[in-house]
Amino acid sequence: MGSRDGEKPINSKRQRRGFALDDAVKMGVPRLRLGKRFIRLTRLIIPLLLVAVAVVVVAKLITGAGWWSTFAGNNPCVLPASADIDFPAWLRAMHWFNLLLIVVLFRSGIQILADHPRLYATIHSTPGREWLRFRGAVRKDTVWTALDDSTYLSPIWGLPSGRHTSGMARHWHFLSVPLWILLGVAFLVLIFATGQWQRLVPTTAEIVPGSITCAVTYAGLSLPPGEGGVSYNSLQELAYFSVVFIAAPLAILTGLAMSPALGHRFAWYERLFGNRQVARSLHFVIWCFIGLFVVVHVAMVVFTSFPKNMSHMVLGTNSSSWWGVVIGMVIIAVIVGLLAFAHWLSWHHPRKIQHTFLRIADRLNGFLFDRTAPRVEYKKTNTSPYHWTNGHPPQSPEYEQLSENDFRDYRLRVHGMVEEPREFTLEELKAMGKHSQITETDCVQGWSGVAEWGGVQVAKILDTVKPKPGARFAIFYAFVDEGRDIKYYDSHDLAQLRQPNSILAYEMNDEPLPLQYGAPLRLRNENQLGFKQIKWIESVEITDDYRGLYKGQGGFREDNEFVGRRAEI
Ligand SMILES: Nc1nc2c(c(=O)[nH]1)N[C@H]1C(S)=C(S)[C@@H](COP(=O)(O)O)O[C@H]1N2
Ligand SMILES: [Mo]
Repeated sequence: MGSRDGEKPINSKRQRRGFALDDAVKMGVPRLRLGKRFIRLTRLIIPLLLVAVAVVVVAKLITGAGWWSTFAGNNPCVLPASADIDFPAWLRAMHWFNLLLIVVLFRSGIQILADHPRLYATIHSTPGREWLRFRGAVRKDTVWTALDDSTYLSPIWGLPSGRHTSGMARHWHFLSVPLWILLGVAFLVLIFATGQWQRLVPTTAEIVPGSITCAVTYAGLSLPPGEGGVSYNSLQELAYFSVVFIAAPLAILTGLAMSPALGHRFAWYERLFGNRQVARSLHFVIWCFIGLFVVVHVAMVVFTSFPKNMSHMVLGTNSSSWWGVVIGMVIIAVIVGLLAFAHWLSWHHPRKIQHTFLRIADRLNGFLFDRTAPRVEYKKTNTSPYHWTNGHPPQSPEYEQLSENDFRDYRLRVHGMVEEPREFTLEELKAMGKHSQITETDCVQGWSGVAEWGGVQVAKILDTVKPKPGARFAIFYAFVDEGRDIKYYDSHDLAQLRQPNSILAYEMNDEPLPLQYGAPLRLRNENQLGFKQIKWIESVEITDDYRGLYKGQGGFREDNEFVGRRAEI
């Protein structure tokens, strides 16, 4: 196989453990869709440079015109209060801590994106209809799974880097999010308590023409008047305001909108942003904006009285000595060291990270997102024309024989901590009454797909077998895949399985469940991400503990890909 569309196959030893290695490629440069064609954004560099030159020329012409000095005089760029700004210790500490969190969020975020490097503008995740993608077209000559499609990311960009490491990336991401929110709230409280807010929140409309003066001045490649460009100015205030009060909150809100538990409970919330895929695209765009802000911010710090700026943000003094720069570089080195440590931990102690972070994130997850039963359903017209998939139907003589016989000989064995262990034929399950629902599969990798599912409520099965007191989980086992030596299994809380739309589906979009999508039975637990929707179910075990099974984490992807056992977001 190897390279297609000029994509470079990867060949790192570590990645040999990954899936479908022949087809693994690196996350490439973004390609934007224009009509039916995708163009690499690198091809826009020269046109953009030409535009930049034109902007500089126009700005020079404006600033050279006679009326300009009147306009700039009436609408000054530099803010009047800029002289008496101070940088208290809490502000400086928060600034550097914020930098650390933003970089972790950014790097783990790109890593998650690399696991499904396609962004969509509609509810559907249809290949060829992406508005932006980081790899080429989807192969049509084979069942192309989302795992085949996952790309490799270098450690320069990603935490923890590698391929299909979004499980680990999510731990770093979801550890940083609560810290970032706490930091944000503390920051807001302090700036409003101390009057510092006045440098972030514009209080007069003059900020707009003032910012125009700034923008034209910068575009003409000069600095606004004042001491070497470090005076606080209108455009700067506007930029800080938009990052703190618009981009950061939106980043959090769009992130939340990707939660299957929230989306399947509060339709209005997901619709604030359109749907999960639009929220995901917005999340990406907002982080591009934050990234751009950081780049410009750092450039301005370096190119306008570097020592003085660093002195402000490190020492809190208005001095031109190089001490601020030196200590600032030490802080940055510490941040880089922490990032390298996070990378090392991820590859050498993944299980520890999984457990540590689960202790925090798992509890938060359950507390925030698992108090409600899913109830939102989509319309028939929302069902996805292209439904991504993961996993392959089991390859074993046993399974093949069953499927050739349309699963007439299939028996679902339910055993373990139950009063009445039992086997069910498909006919018996169908006779228990059909429950249909149109819901969304939200894969941890990032895609989603809406389909109508028909099946039997798990609650009815539980009522028949009667779990013993103390039973807490149901373990679902998939048929063994002899060719691949994979035993997919997954554990679910009985409480979640008793929700009305937790079903074992035998139909998809009014047809018998196709082989690829899990025949004869697959689970739907709509509060959870895709990897919990186990397919090709062979048996169910009721238990009070899952830790003795396989690697002890409660599921195949939990064991081998380090994802959390609960996946409400
Ligand atoms: N038995 C089994 N079930 C599985 C998987 C698998 O590999 N094997 N993949 C899971 C993952 S990661 C996802 S996203 C969903 C995909 O469901 P779909 O193929 O119906 O879209 O199935 C889940 N169930
Ligand atoms: Mo998935």
